[in-house]
Amino acid sequence: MPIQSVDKIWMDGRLVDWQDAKVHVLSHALHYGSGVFEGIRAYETKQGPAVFRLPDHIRRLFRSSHLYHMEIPFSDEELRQAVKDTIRANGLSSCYIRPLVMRGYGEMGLNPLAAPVNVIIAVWPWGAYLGEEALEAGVRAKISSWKRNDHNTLPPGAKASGQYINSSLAKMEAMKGGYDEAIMLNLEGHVSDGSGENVFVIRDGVISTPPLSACCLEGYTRESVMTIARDLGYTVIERDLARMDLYTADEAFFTGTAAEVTPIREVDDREVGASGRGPVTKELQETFFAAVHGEIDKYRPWLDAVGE
Ligand code: PY5
Repeated sequence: MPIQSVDKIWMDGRLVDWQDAKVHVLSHALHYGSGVFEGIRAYETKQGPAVFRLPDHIRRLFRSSHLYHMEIPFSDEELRQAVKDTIRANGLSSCYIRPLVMRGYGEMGLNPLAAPVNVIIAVWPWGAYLGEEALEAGVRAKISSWKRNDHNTLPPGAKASGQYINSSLAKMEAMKGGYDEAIMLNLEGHVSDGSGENVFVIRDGVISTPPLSACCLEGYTRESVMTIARDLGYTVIERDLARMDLYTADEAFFTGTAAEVTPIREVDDREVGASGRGPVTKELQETFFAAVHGEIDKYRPWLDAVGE
């Protein structure tokens, strides 16, 4: 999905022109994936653009940096403010937000500790990640032959740049096979997550999703949808899922900042339930979209107004 350029990118504390937001080709992160990042969205609301779960995403960025011994030279308050400033500077009413903390230029050995830590925040308009039509029709997923990185290889709780070549292997395999998205199993063979989404299944009205121990990311869309589902009266459980649980579910869907709530209509060429978007998925998806657009009072605390 091509990036749509806008005017400004925030780099190490100041807004620079989009075309000038450059790093050296010998930056450590380019060679070894030594970066950590976030994916956040801002949505249009009646009170102007608002960022969904901004403090949570910034906290997760700090947790990811902590794992890799990267000291972010800004406070979380400064980064939250920088996100809002960048959206305002580009005059966007809704957008995707990509903060990246990376090891920059200066070291070429594997010890990155002496390399500088650079921070950028980019924003751009990004539509539905898996396609606008997928939000209703659902996607075709394939169980990847590539296993999800494990707690003792590259901890999946951190959003590190380098670990995403694992996700990309799975995504490419799925796309080249004619599918829309990959679902990855962990080393034990249980369902972990999509290449960039958490996974849910619904059977007999009960909603299940893998626990964090299954090597999935602690997604904020996942957590928000679990809260919404419980508020709507559904039972939501975290349990290990086998691939059979995907094939025999009444409904299944992905969650993620980029993918939002996207139904899964097929897994490995087997229709999931009645195929397409099931009734529970539809209810959760509609409530999620109402929440992110500020239309549900009790979920307003999830939103941070960008301001004038
Ligand atoms: N699992 C993985 C592996 C992810 O990369 C993501 C987010 C999620 C789950 C969902 O987490 P959350 O709900 O907190 O977003 N993926 C990024 C995103 O912005 C990158 C996708 C290109 O959605």
